[in-house]
Amino acid sequence: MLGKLSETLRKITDKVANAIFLDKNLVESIVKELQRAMIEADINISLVGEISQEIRKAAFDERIKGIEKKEHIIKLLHDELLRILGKKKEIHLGKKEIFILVGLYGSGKTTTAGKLAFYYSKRGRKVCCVGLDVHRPAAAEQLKQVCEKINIKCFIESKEKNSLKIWKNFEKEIKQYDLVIVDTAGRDALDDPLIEEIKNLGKAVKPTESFLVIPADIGQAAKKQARAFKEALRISGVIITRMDSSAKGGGALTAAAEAEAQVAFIGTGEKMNELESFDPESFLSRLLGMGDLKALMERIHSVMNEKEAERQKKKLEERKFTLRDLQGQLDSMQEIGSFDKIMLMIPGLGKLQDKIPTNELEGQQERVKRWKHIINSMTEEEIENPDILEKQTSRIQRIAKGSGATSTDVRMLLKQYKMLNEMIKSQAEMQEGKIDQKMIMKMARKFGKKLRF
Ligand SMILES: Nc1nc2c(ncn2[C@@H]2O[C@H](COP(=O)(O)OP(=O)(O)OP(=O)(O)O)[C@@H](O)[C@H]2O)c(=O)[nH]1
Ligand SMILES: [Mg+2]
Repeated sequence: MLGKLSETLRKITDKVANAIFLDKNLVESIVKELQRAMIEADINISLVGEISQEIRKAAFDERIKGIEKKEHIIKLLHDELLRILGKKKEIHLGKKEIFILVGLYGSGKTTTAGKLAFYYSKRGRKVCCVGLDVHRPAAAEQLKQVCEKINIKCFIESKEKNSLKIWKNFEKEIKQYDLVIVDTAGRDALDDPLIEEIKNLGKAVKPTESFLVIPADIGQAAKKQARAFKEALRISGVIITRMDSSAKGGGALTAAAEAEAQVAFIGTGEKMNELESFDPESFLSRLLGMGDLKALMERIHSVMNEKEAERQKKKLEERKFTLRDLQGQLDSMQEIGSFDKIMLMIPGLGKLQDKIPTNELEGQQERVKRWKHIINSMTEEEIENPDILEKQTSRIQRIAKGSGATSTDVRMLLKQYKMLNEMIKSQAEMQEGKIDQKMIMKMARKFGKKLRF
């Protein structure tokens, strides 16, 4: 369900969280990625535009700096998405509730009637269904079959052609149920006869909730339909079905909420248990792949402290990445506990990460430790200026001895450091537009193969 959007949102929040500083290129690439994924999920283009603008504005707002800025951008993305998902629909269940389901042909009313019955019976309610679709000959039978599967009492009268009469006939019997779910007939379009019939049914049934059932495939047309139905009758909530099978789910969801028709449930499959109550906040958390906003904010803080980020930014601007910087990276990495983060934390190297086979990422923790010991055995001068170590076998031996490593280990570290430095220099040039796309690919291949941690 909305898999691509979810994936992109996760990637983007990670990118923001892990970036040492948010430069123009990074922000633009994030905005582009976000736009593409949102449009693919069929979210309204003007909403996409609004969110992009807000993110750009926040990113380039000079008054907000460092970690605060990262938090600000992620919170903004979160809040904007939440805004377009609308408010949570509260359903309070008393002892005498009647839900009526309306909607166009094939929108999923009958299936959803069964799902709702199942949902509430699992939560301890005494539920029954009433079939009032007298237009389609097989409709009553369909509801009956659905109810049989889930062991729910179903009231139908296949021969009767007047829905009001059916309702009257069962009115007494259904009194013993806490929740009565009423299935109605669909139509090709929202036309006068449908509205008339639903109005009359409304008067007779007196539902406590009237749900409009809309399939996700209609995407942004959900807005128009929700509005039209809302004007015609007192729709108290929307149920969006087929969220599982439509790329337009994001469109239907946001459009319905935009029409101020609160989304109450979403259908996520054909099976009876594939119905979820819709809570915008937790839906969004799931899309973003995190517990809540607070958890994410904590993560941003843990990735790197602000001072360190500033220092590295300055270094990068001077195009100098010393062993001290590498040490800083190694420190932050141990806090996060995952080695591959090093690639993400060095600006521009994130995209090379995929190029390194996973098996080579294993056993790195050990190497990280070794490297840290080696750097700790160096003098200030050596750390700031590792070039002086070149060909100085005695210094290398001293460092090796001091750190319990071998000279080969020390040389290996120096070699890797040199390579990282070279990459970072190219990265800085890339940001100035000196290197084109082809060059990047070439570099990725070259370093992807050579880098060994
Ligand atoms: N994948 C998927 N299919 C669904 C979902 N909800 C309903 N369907 C399918 O959609 C089709 C139509 O569902 P119905 O429940 O018959 O729709 P209806 O609104 O009652 O149709 P009419 O009574 O003809 O107006 C059926 O094949 C259902 O199995 C859902 O959430 N996911
Ligand atoms: Mg039906």
